[in-house]
Amino acid sequence: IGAMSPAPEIGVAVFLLKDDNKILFGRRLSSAIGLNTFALPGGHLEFGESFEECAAREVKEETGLDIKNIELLTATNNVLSDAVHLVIIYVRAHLSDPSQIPLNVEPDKCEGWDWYDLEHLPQPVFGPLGAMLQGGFNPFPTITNS
Ligand code: 8DG
Ligand code: MG
Ligand code: MG
Repeated sequence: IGAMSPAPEIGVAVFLLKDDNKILFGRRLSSAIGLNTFALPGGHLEFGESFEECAAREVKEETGLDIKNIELLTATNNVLSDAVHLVIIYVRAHLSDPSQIPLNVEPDKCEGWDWYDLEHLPQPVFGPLGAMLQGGFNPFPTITNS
């Protein structure tokens, strides 16, 4: 029997939005993928889960926060090397209780969570996510004045 055939990983990443322009980021620790870069809360889609269920579960596991209004935004397909192929589903969400404070529940995986302005992102942002934001992707709902 030969080597296991690799499969793409499916991740869900959550733009947790606050006020008009704040996004929650944390610096990644102890993961070969994106070590020391700033990324969104999120993680791997588990068997049988919806994107929304995965988003709420990962945000709770990693930050202790409860979220609402979870909406699908977009997906990226990233072949990072011979061994790493990521399919990332991006959603946005808001805090169920806007006064809730993020906790660093997994300090072995993340340096800590904080809110950053879309205009003043922490550096460096994790590869595919950084490219998206650099390219002008805006996760905030469009406000229309009429
Ligand atoms: P789990 O063991 O809790 O299921 O997963 P995790 O340990 O929380 O997974 P993760 O590395 O945080 O995320 C899953 C994959 O998603 C990982 O290969 C990296 C990829 N990924 C991106 N962008 C982002 C992002 O902005 N945030 C997070 N958390 N992961 C991202 O491509
Ligand atoms: Mg994670
Ligand atoms: Mg996780």
